[in-house]
Amino acid sequence: MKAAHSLHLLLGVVLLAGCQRSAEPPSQADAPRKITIALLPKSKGNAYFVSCKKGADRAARELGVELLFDGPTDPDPAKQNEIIENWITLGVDAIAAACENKEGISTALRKARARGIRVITYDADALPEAREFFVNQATPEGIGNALMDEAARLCGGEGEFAIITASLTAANMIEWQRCIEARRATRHPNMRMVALRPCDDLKDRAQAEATALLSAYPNLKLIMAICSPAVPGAAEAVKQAGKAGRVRVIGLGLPSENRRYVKEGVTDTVILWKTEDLGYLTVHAAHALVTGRLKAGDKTFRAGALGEFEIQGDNIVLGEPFAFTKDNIDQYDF
Ligand code: RAM
Repeated sequence: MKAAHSLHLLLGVVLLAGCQRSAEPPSQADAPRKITIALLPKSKGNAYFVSCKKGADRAARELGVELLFDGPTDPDPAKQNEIIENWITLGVDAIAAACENKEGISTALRKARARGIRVITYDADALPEAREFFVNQATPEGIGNALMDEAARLCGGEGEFAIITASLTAANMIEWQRCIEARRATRHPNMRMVALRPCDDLKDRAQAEATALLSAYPNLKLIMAICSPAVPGAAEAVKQAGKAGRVRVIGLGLPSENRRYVKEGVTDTVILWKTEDLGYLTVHAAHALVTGRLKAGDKTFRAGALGEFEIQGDNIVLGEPFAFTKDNIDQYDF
């Protein structure tokens, strides 16, 4: 009886509490607000950025942040600016941008910063004052030297080669090309770059450019494709021209998009970093800026499961690039 009485009392308290809760919902201010991080790729359709997003999603889940991912379908600097303007209006906490046009995007990013939004860049930088940190996939020298040394090795140290780049305005492409040329001049002076062609970061356009290069330069020994869609694009052109093995293909690309050509012997070497890790590190860095765990002048940065990264000035560096050849390409699935 006593027990039944207590149970009624207890039920009463619970019901009452329940009634009070529904009558007075907690105010928005009481609920912890979720941090929103907005991630801008150069283009949404590029498998490179789809892979970055995978890592970014994982970081967002771990950190309990809301991740917005939006970008142009194909590379389009004006569309990138529009998306940033939308995020400014929405009042996101942080923007992480891979910039198609270094100068073009910087005004919008500066405006975001003036509104209190924390801004970083990844993959391709903006002007330094338009962001606080750049999450750099590898040093430009590391990338440039690796590409140029490999090209020279495949060509026996001499001969003509051409570069297919994404665009003439993206900071990463400009920097890498500068480093490729520096390495060529100092270490491989008998290698001659005969052409530099942009492909708008599109495979079909890269294939068309490579086809044109093959007929314009009959002595061409190698095509170096320095944006990811250009590597399979150049390979397809060389294959269709029946020049596999005579004109070598190397570049910066995803193992998944190049596996077939590497195995067929059309493409020799593909160089890249772990794109998922780049997305993961970027979201961790954006979150740390918002929460105050990352500040100007820091020398290292810890990003969850990936551990510690070196900060060089205002560049958080992901690490060394990898080289994929037919001997190891099957071990990678991105
Ligand atoms: C392209 C993008 C990106 C670059 C990679 C290698 O997909 O342009 O900026 O880092 O290639």
